[in-house]
Amino acid sequence: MAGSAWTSALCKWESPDYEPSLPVSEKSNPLTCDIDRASAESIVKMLHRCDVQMFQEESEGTYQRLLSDQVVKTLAEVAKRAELILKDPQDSLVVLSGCGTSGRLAFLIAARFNRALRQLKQNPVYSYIIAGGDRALLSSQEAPEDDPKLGMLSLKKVCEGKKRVLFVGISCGLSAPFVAGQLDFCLQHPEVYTPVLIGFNPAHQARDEAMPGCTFTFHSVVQRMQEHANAFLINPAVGPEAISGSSRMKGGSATKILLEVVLSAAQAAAFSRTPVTCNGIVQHIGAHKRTVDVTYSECEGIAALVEAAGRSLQGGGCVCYLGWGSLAVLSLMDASECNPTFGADYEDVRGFISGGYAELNINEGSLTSLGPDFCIAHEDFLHLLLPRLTDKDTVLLIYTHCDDVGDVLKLARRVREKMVNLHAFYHQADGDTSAALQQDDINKLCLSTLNITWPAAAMPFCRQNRTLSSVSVPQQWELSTKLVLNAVSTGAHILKGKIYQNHMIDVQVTNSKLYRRATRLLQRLSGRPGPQCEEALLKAIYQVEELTGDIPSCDITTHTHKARSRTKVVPAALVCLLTGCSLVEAESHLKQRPIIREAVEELL
Ligand code: F1P
Repeated sequence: MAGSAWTSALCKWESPDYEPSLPVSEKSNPLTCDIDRASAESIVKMLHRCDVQMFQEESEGTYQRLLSDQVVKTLAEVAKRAELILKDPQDSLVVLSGCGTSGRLAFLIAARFNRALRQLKQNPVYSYIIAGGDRALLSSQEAPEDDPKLGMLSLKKVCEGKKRVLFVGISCGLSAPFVAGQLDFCLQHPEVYTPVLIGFNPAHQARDEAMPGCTFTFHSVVQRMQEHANAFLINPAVGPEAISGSSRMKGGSATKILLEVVLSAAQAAAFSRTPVTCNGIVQHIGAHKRTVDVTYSECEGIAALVEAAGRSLQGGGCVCYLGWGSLAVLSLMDASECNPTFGADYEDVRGFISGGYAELNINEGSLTSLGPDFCIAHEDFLHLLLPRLTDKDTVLLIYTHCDDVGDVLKLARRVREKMVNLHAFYHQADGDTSAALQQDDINKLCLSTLNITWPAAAMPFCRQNRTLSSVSVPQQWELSTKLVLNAVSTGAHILKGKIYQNHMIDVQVTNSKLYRRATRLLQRLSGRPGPQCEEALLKAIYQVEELTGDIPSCDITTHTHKARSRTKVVPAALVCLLTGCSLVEAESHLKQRPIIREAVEELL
């Protein structure tokens, strides 16, 4: 796309006529409408432009943005609430909660800020909740997201005996019933709870769909929050996702930015005599924007990784991330999201962390007893996976020069004995030569190396104590790593042919949000009316040619439960709608054409 076309595509989604029935988080992004046919390098460039939209300024009062005055003011107010808790933590708690990616980020941030408190000899005050419990940190558990009562009960449990709680519920689409249940509970107990909601749609686009056993909807909870003096709504628009509805991408990045901005400001105010100011918050958001730019300035290196991973997935191989420290947590997250997002098998993209569960330090301890997909230590990789790997697979080392680079080199050698398709991705401070020799050796073992070098001034603490004043540095590495890994896994699945235009056709229909999205997608691609599309979807889920008995009258929970054990339901329903063929014929059509994009394109 030429320069001016890009500029107009950048803002097109903001027009009131652009996909008016959809909330921003579900709209398709005009910047990526042909991402399915792009080269690895073009994919990375498109993702860059999409991510830049996060920081775009508010135009003509359409949508409020990350840097809009009202958003910055609310961030400052919430930071001041957190500061009060940090200064007087007795019987108090800051709870971060969400589903899927939002819950995983709640964990990551709570863990990091608790660590910072411990370094200051303070007691931890942060807790996280993720729908589905700790197993959802590492795998797709989409069903608990639909349960508002479960959300409320898990919040009550975490807060037992507390007298003051700052509750931050995260739902990128302002849609998860699990979070709505928690916010409703907070609003009912204002003497203890101060509710904050983070999401990326305007309030009127919050989901207004009945929830099981509830008199409220997400929308009505948001309305009540707006009327409540002691409730805070942080909901800037960040533009549609590069792959429609894939809120793990910009939604996740913006969540991370917002939480870090608020909690860093609170920590600095409580312990470094730096009062919370709007200006400080704006500066901090600006630092994240620079992180995005520095990261994507390595477009070629990122594209090389996308290509390697894409080749592996195309050839039936797998992609393994071997990470150190919090970057490894991000790699575990990215890998776990491939299953619900792309209908991938858990073996397609896997993450491993140096130190395993001891390093991860989650509420429920080690989860290895849940099965091989929960074995996440590097030792597990060496024992379970490495013996099976071939040059068809891709292994990516992910670390910083503050990690044990000697250990990285050791692992690189072990992998290289078995296969050649090894790559490295690391962060380094400009001028830091402490690990140069080992890095040279790693480079020689790898087919490609992506090195992101950060200005030394921004990294005063490397190898020293990670104090609160320098908290933004690991934040930069983490955001940068998240962007790169999201690009690698998304790009690889695009190259595998999983995406049509910028829609994920083979989406797992495992909760009500995804069920609605699937129905809408069928409508969009087939041009058929909604009820007919839903009927086709149900036939594919239940694997029947006719909807008989009580199937049509069952609720969505029953449908999505059934869909958990099924694959390719949306592509099969689409083939039926487009050709009028039977389900059996549709399934055989898809079997003969394993590349979903080609199977669909042939019929459109
Ligand atoms: C939560 C979420 C996403 C996940 C998938 C299903 O969304 O679990 O993180 O990628 O789309 O929903 P939200 O409540 O943050 O909008």
